[in-house]
Amino acid sequence: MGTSTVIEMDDTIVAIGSSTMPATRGVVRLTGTGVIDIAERLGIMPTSDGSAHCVDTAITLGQPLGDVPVRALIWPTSRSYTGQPSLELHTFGSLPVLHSIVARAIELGARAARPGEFTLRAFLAGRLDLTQAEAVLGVIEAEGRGALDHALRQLAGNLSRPMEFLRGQLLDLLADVEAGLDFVDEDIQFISDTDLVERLDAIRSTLATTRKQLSERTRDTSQWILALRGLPNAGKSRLLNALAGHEAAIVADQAGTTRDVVSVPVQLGDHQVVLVDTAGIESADGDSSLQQISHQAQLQARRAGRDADIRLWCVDSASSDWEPTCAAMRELAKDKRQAAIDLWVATKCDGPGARHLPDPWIRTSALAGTGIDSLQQRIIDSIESLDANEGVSILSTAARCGGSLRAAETAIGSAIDYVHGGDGHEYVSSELRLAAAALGEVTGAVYTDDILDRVFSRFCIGK
Ligand SMILES: Nc1nc2c(ncn2[C@@H]2O[C@H](COP(=O)(O)OP(=O)(O)OP(=O)(O)O)[C@@H](O)[C@H]2O)c(=O)[nH]1
Ligand SMILES: [Mg+2]
Repeated sequence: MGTSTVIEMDDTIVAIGSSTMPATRGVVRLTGTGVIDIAERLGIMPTSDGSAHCVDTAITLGQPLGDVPVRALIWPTSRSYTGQPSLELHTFGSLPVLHSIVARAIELGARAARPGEFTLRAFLAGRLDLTQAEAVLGVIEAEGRGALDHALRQLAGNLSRPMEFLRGQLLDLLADVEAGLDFVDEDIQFISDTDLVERLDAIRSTLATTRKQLSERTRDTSQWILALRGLPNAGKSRLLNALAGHEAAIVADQAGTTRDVVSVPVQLGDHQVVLVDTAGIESADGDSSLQQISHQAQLQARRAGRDADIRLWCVDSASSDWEPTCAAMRELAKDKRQAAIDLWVATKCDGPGARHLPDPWIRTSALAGTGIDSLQQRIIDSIESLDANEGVSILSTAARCGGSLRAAETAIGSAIDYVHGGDGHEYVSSELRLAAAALGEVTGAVYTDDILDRVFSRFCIGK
């Protein structure tokens, strides 16, 4: 469906939205910028607060039909399935009545909708949302699906697959709700309200968690976080002071000196780096009165390590437990953000017991001031490789995804409210479509193909 077929988006279209077979209830649908005007001229007075609402009234169709009672569902703003003001008129399932309503709407300025035109507008509404949120979807498509995947993987440890899964669940729920709409006269429900709310709530809370993770990841990358990790007394604080060029952290012979997480901003080359000193890694057992403090310190240290862009794993080069210490550090290093870089630093390389270590070990002595320059250079190189990976495009993707996740959460929240409020499932399905569309933006999936396959064609809604 190319954009060349996109014409006349601003006019208002009308069609019978229900079955053209005999039925007890019928629906006429309108969408477009002129909907509110037409509604008013039909004698339906929408409220002006902008939210979706329902009005029970009668419209005059002239002889022989006279006044016909209708229930009008009104979406006065772009927050509708099509992304345009929309109106549904629910009335008797009499074809002459429905045709008369369509004819009346056409007299008032609407145009008969072409097949699939509501869906086309819905599709376009998804794209336009995306355009406003960030850049054009075309930009993302032009960068290629692979680039988007790559970006998303880096952002939240593979965001797109779980979002695709949630979107699938939403589409299934939507299909159930839509199916129920078609059988509303028979009072058949494909999913109970309780079940629906429960499943929507679960999806919503997953989305909220994901969005939180995402926003934690999309901090200002002009500042890089570097955490020093290692056993007590490994020489972390002294190394931090050497890197910072001043006495920012307390250094002492006693193991367990550093308790709080200490952050020191420094400039390394062109980069703003925050050096984070952490408590030495120790096991949580022991009965001392300091145990609580120690436990707290360990948690903070672990968190600082996990959030960092770069971690310096510091091991005393003269340590008698070199091998087990390194093994333990490697194990701890597994807990990391995907893009983080680990540097392995041998400390105290000044005494007679200091080991000679090959790459990737960086040999340093904070006491003698040796190896500090080359460590700084390795940090700068690491930042620059991170920078190349996490470019501006990823930040904008993150911004877009955050917005889309929020939109999906909001829509699901509204759907839940509509279910609780006992409002028609038409509203619920409209919100579910908005939510699915928003998640479709996250994954870059093409919305129309599968919504058509999974919902519209399956239940012949054909609107
Ligand atoms: N010889 C030598 N001693 C060092 C060096 N760096 C630190 N030390 C000594 O090692 C001891 C511990 O240093 P800290 O920097 O406090 O160690 P830490 O890793 O911060 O220790 P905690 O805060 O307890 O986890 C102190 O006595 C330091 O003077 C070094 O490069 N060479
Ligand atoms: Mg310390």
